[in-house]
Amino acid sequence: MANEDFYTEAMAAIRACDREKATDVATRALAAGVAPDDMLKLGFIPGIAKMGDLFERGEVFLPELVLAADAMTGAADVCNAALPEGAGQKKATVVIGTVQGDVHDIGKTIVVAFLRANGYDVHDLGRDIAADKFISKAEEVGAEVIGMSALLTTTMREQIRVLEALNEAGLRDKYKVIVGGGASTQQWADKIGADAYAEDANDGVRKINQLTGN
Ligand code: B1M
Repeated sequence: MANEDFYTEAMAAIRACDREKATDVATRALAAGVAPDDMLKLGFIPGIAKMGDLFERGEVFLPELVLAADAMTGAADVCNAALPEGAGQKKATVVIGTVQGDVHDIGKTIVVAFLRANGYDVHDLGRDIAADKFISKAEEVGAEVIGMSALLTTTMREQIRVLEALNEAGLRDKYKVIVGGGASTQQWADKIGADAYAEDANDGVRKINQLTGN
């Protein structure tokens, strides 16, 4: 079976909101030698993005989006687990989470897996995370980088809150701050004074390498 056939099947499984099919095609594709990041980038991510478009156009509704997200999570778990473990000494410590009010965590979890595979010690706070939690965790674990994901235009502003809280605590210079997720852009990162923006998981690794001198 050609890689493209696996990608097509992956998209169809997400469109069908079928977790079993999605995890099954992920498992078969990996067994056939398809790279886990290709499976995500060329199969599952376009599949869930398509569901987002259909949702926006009123052609699918929230219950289907929830089921499609569940299928996507199952498939991403299989792909993320297949990424190689970063070997040797950890490059740097990163605290990451999805900001308060936002429950979108599939992309953030992929970024976490990519960072771990690339040798970072990552503390994943999860989703719907308040500003003070990012900071207290970063202080607790001695992080160099704080990463914030936000997918909603309404929750992007939470990224500003974290930067403000860092400033108020006199800690802004202690951390490199990176933002990402559907609603974020480089322009937005510049505007709010973040140190970097990443478009996808590979770019996240690249930017954090730059921020930490790795
Ligand atoms: Co929602 N949702 N959703 N949703 N959802 C979007 C974001 C939306 C664009 C859909 C649409 O209308 N087209 C829209 C937002 C519109 C806007 O604000 N402009 C939307 C909406 C409106 C909503 C609700 C408000 C719907 C409602 O209730 N009426 C609601 C909000 C809930 C809340 O958060 N309070 C809601 C709920 C949900 C579900 C729960 C059903 C589910 C999320 C499940 C979950 O995550 N566990 C869901 C989903 C699945 C989506 C879409 C379809 C897909 C998101 C996704 O997982 N993409 C999304 C449409 C879309 O994105 N096209 C949509 C795949 C993922 C791999 O990509 O997250 O972008 P992404 O991550 C990428 C990069 O962005 C980057 O790397 C990742 C890997 O390549 N990246 C980072 C991400 N974080 C990073 C951090 C970094 C660096 C890079 O450094 C820190």
